[in-house]
Amino acid sequence: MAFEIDADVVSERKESDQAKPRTEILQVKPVGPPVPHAGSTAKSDAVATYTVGSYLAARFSQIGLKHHFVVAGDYTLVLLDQLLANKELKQVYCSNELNCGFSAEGYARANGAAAAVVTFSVGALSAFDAIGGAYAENLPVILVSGAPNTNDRAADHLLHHTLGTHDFTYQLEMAKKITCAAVSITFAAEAPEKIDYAIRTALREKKPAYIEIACNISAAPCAAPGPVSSIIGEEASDPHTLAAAVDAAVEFLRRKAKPVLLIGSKLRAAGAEKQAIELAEALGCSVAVMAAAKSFFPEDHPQFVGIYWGEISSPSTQALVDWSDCVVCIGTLFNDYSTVGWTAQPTGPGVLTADQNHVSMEGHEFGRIHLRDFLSALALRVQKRDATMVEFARIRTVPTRETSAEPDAKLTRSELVRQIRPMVVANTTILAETGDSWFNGMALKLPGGARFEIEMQWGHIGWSVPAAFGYALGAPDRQVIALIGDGAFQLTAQEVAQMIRLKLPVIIFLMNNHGYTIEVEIHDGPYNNVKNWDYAGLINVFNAEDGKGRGLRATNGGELSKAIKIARANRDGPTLIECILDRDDCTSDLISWGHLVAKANGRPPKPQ
Ligand code: DPX
Ligand code: MG
Repeated sequence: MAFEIDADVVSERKESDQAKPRTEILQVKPVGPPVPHAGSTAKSDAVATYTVGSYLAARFSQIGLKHHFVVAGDYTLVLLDQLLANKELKQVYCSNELNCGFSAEGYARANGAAAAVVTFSVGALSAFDAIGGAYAENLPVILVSGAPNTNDRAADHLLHHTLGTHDFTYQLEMAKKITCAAVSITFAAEAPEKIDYAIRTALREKKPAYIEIACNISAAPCAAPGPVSSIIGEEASDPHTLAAAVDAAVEFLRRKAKPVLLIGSKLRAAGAEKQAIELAEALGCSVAVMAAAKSFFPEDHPQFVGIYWGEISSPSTQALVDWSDCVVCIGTLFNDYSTVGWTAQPTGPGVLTADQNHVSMEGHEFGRIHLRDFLSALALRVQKRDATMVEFARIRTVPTRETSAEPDAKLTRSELVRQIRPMVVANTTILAETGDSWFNGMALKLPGGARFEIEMQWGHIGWSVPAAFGYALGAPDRQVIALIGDGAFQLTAQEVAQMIRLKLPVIIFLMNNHGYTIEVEIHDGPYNNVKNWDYAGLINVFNAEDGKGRGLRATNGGELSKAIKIARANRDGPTLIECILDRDDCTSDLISWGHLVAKANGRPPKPQ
């Protein structure tokens, strides 16, 4: 692109800024008054003059963002200058727009919200894939796209980076389908209202939003931002409905002897993790967690009974859920994957569902209630119901002690997981990629404080590399460990270079089993073979003249334990450990799950 600035030069200007450690994650918090902005010549006693870009930057800063993810392009360059001028925000460069979107998605997981800025169409359409992911995963990522100059819209002009037609609205129309709010700004005066609407809706709904800004509008003056409370407030629960829902739930639970709580992935989006613990402790019953919600209820809590995932649940967990007469589903999401091909979904009169803004049980339906309020209020009213804990004590199996493999024996998946286990401590965050890494990740027992991230609803292979990059920036005090397969890594490998650039000590375990093993188990064919790469060697390519990334290869347990030591010591950049595994060396869970999902996928059409 003839008019693009050199991203490296921009990066140098800003990379000296140090990210401050976060003390609390996952909640967007209001921060101070609007900060100084680009182009402002305001004296201390004058009303500051804002531009569309500096307004956006101020709002980003106010909602707690310290970073925004960027791929430059000539429709965004002026906007990027406006954003750069805000000293509270660090501009972070990505290798491509898909990765940019996923980096922001990972940042939102750590920080509560995120922003990505890309150019028109060639950039935005790639980013849309990751934005679809943010929608599916309930993460408020604000995607900003530069757009054609307003003067070209009325004129008979064809523009680059477009379909080559006079329609410049298609991108906005597409964005409307995959965001909760999509706006196009073509007049500076309308920018404050439109920006606020998009950000407010994203934060409230925990879904992505889209803001398109015409390239000749970003530096145009506009009004100053008001107090942040106008964009971060949540709608309060309706008190009458809340009281009625709690009454109904108390009565519902009174008639059940053996309740169990089932925690789902929407619990975090609702910001109700603490309140779920309150209800669990008030009831004293067992708590099972769905795979996509791993770590959303502490695994070291005495009432935690394991992961509920149908046939491949933790030992005794499915039996316990089946035995109970009442499943309180909190923020749950049932799809073909989480129900193991529709073989495990709690249904019927024993189910109470408490969702982000909605509660239902047999004969009752309540809306406009916040999950947090419902769980807390219910916790104060319920009686102890510990039958499922008593039963769990009877049926639980004691885990057998694992034995380590001989140091020079060929590396196996189980030896790999055995060696990863002790790495997981209170400040660890595991990102488990779609593939056998899901099942390897489930096998890791999390101590208090450890977090687990998985993209199970969208399931885009390659997500974990950029998401780990974004997460590490959003939570600099945590040790990020990504588990990823060879096939997935090939989609987004470039983002390791950005981890090197920003010296992030992410540890990546790359399971090289020479193919799409999960797909092999679902339905095999030649399309599941992957061209081998020298994955460990790739890190040197990314390091170039100044990087401190490490690339190591382990073919046996001895090499793996040495590599892990090196990885832990490397604080100046990422370490990728390529683990050489047999093509068929996968978890038995993957085989069982793959078989049942394939069966569900393969159902013939019903006769009309
Ligand atoms: C595909 C999947 O090597 O992991 O452990 O060997 O399975 P495993 P790999 O990373 O292979 C991943 C592969 C191809 N899914 O098994 S899960 C289909 C798919 C997807 N996302 C995108 N394209 C295709 N999930 C973007
Ligand atoms: Mg593989």
